[in-house]
Amino acid sequence: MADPFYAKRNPGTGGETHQTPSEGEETVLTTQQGVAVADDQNSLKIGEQGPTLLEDFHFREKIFHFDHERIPERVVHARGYGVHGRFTLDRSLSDYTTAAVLTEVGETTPMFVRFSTVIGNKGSFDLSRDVRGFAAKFYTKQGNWDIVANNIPVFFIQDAIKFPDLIHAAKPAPDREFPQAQTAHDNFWDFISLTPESMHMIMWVMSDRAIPRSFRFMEGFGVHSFRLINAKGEGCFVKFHFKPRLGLQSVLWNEALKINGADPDFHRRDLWDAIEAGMPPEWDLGVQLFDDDFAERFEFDVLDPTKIIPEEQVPVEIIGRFVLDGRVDNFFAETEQVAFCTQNVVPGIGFSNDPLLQGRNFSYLDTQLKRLGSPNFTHIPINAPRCPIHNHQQDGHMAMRNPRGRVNYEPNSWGVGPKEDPATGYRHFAAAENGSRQQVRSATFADHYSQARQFFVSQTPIEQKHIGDALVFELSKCLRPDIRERMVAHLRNIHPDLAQAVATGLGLPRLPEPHPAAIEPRTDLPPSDALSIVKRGPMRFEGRKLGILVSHGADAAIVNGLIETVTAERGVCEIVAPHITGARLSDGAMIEAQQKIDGGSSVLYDAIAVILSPEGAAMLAQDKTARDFVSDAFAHCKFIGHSEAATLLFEKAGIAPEDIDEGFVALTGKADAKAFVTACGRLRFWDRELKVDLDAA
Ligand code: HDE
Repeated sequence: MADPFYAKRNPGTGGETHQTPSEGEETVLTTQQGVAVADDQNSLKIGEQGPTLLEDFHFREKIFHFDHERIPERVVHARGYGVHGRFTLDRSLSDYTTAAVLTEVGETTPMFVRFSTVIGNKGSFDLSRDVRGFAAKFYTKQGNWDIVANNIPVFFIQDAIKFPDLIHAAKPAPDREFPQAQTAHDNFWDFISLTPESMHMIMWVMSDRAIPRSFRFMEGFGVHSFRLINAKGEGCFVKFHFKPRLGLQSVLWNEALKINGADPDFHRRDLWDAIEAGMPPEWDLGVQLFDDDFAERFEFDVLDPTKIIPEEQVPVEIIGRFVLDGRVDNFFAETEQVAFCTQNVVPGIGFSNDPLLQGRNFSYLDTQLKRLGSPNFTHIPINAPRCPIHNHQQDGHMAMRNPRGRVNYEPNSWGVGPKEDPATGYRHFAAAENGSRQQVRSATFADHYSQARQFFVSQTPIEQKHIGDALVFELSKCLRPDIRERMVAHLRNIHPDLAQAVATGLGLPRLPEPHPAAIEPRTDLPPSDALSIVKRGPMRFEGRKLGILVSHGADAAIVNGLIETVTAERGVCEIVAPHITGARLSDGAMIEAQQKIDGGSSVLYDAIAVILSPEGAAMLAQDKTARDFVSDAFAHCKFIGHSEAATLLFEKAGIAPEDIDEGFVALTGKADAKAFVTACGRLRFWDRELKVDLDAA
């Protein structure tokens, strides 16, 4: 359901589904001109087999409109998914800013958020290894404020002038137009290995952060330092953070590959389903606030977007929360047409001199003109502010809002029309600037490896292994050995263990010399637990999904016990069965299936239970997809609950009795469900990974 305010506010402009009749209501099909249509099945012809006539205006209009349905997809972040929500402020920042959205406690501000992948096109898949966009628009009463965020707090480059090169290198090569939606190719790693400033970002992108389990389990980061400006005109710096209430979670790479096949829409379906089920995701909005003194003292430049400020040094203060609970009414009208701009700020919020942010401030307005085709894209309901708008801008393509009356200029002698207001209007922060004009990179941006190392040492051993595995996977897809070697030379500046693991994985005959570094990499930055996903696991199954494989005759008490327990934990169960009609359980009742086994791969679930009768187990042991169901779950370190008979299927799937570890929980009755679901709260039985993955050797 879309935000009702949105529909009310924009009647007749496409914001509401006014052309779609409500259920049961009979409406007559019309042309765009409102003329009733008599025949929508056949075009106008001369005789039964004659040519079609140009005179058929309905046919012509219908085809013409269809031919023009597409608009250019976003040059980056093309594949996205948008939802409506609400932000509520819990703590006032009135000492730091005049922005009402950040000072009026209890005030609720409507929002629209668009999640996205970066590299793939609109029709690519959800689980590519990629950064995720997390763009948020706040419809504040002082105007629209956008935080165009990512799920990673740093970026590849330090200056916007390199953005086209980065994106060209990452996207499919221009001659062959592949590979799609992935960075595992020569061009990307060529550019990266020649761009040392990207090394910190590379650690994040090769980590599990780049293969999130769900949009619901991702953090968001504004990346740059922004400014807050208070009533006295004083400024402080701020970095914005979104923290998911359900905790962080990612999938394994092997799992991601399979999810892309089993359900390319995995993330968007997950968000849709959660909202539909009345379990909308929530995030805390946090800020890191710091002043110019801190900026002076801090060991890196706070204007450098390849650096974080560790939370241990400047804690993230939670000031409010947002819930995303409104599905869009129409994907195109809202998700596709929404236009985010980093320059959309409100009084009390401003910019820093981060050169990446400065470049973005130019790019976003420009790209919207290209994509939406008119400077009037703010008239599209999803982009229109929810506060009064008065100005003298007029005309242009698709103008929906023009000045009324004869006055369209200011100053004027007619005594009408909007005027500037020095008291409440937006004031830029009066930063003192000096210096000569020059094309330079600040010397304070020169350390490219120290925080990359800090990220690496902050991870658990399993997460470190995943970073190494990801690098080996990606670089193994590069045909040029010099690119592989150059990357390992960079890794030598980050961590010896990582460099060695990747060199071994790539079969390099010898470790290359460390890449020359502009500044000697530091090894003394302390680990930060906030950077690890596993260390901050939610330890509960809320918001997660259990797949229960059942056969005819499966123990009803166990199945029902699982469903009850998971539902009480605010998790979700899906029944997977040999037939979509479901299975008849031991108590004679039919249980409906949500998935037929062929379409219900275990990669779609956070944990599985296999509840089979002896006959069911004997039958499914013959079935390849059923064997994959359990062997994948085993390989992906999932918790597996099971009835006694299910062990036959395990054996046939290649899981020997000695492989049965603590990640398996035998379920004999309803009472065992609680212990199993509690164990599932750990999300993965990581101890298993070292036994099931050869890369660990
Ligand atoms: Fe973007 N980016 N970006 N970006 N970006 C776009 O704007 C750009 C950067 C981000 O769901 C484009 O409307 C430049 C960092 C998100 O609609 C474009 C630079 C961060 C989205 C653009 C960056 C982002 C975009 C393409 C380097 C994280 C999707 C379509 C100077 C803080 C928004 C569009 C949505 C989209 C330019 C770097 C986040 C071309 C020039 C850093 C989430 O304007």
